[in-house]
Amino acid sequence: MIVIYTPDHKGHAPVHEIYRGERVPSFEKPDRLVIIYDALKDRGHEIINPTADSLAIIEEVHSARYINFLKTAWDTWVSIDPENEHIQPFPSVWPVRTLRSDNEPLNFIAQLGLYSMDNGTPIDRGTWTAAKAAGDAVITGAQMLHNGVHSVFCAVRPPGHHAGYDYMGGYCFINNAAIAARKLQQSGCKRVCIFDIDFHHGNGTQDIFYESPDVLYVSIHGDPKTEFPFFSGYSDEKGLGDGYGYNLNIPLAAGTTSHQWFEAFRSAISFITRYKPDAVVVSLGLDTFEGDPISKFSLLSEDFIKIGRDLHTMNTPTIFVLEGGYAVKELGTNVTNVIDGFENH
Ligand code: Q9C
Ligand code: ZN
Repeated sequence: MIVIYTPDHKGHAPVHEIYRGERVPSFEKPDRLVIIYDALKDRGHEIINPTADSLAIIEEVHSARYINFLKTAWDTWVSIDPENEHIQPFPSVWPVRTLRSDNEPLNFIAQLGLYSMDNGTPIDRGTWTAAKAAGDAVITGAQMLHNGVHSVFCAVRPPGHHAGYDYMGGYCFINNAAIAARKLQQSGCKRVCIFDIDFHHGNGTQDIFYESPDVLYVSIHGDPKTEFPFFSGYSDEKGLGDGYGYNLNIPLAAGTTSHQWFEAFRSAISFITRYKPDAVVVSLGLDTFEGDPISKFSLLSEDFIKIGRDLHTMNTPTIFVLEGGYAVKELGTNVTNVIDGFENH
């Protein structure tokens, strides 16, 4: 399978995230993609650099003030004090419910709260460059699908599915799957499906297309009653207005077995098949793996071959976009298993 990759992701390497109130080493780190890149290369997949510029579509999917914040955030942070170069900023105040989010405060930490859904999405010197490069990769992939390629794999980070119209969260800044879907629409696909099989609900993707019947969002994920992002991902979220019926959430309890997960997966596939999409964007998280350190499903490495095989039965042009997956050692095998299953069905 053609793989789209750029080393620009390495500039996004925040050292810590906050976990149980303590700073711990970041789970979402460059090594994830280094391991995946090596495995893809070993298996002989053709790896190309992005050739497209995603800025115009990023500007359609995300708000102008949020993009402007992301682009300038690190320089602003360091301009406050040169010592900040070595310190990670974290938000500490958020405009929840009745507080005002129309007004952008001048204080940097307050701005960070305005544009964040959590305190678990640290910004680094190279965050914007990496996030923009991931966007370039998925736009390149969407163009290839338009030119008749049946499937591409976008090996990108940071991930995207928690990022909404004007906020970051869950390690995500720019919603890669959403911009792939927009690009596919613009190149003539009337019906696009985003199939999100990351362990976590893709609240950002759901938000962006919640009123759109022309983009079907289907997600299987850990039940938000107990799992991040907690405030989105319930089965009664079905879309709004013309988009009603075009959002399908399948929350599964923590501890769901591989067998139960595949039951949900196959029913999602038949739902998607009835929609008759012109193209499918797979938000591919590998954090459904049993060894994942932050997730609670129990898929085995060989299950990822089945995932690829079943996705291929939809017989639809498919763009894979990497999301989560934090069991770093097994990531290469799990990713290449999905591709092998898809190609060798
Ligand atoms: N220390 C994705 O998989 N933080 N994001 C949980 C664990 C949120 C995961 C805290 C996890 C977000 C793309
Ligand atoms: Zn995830």
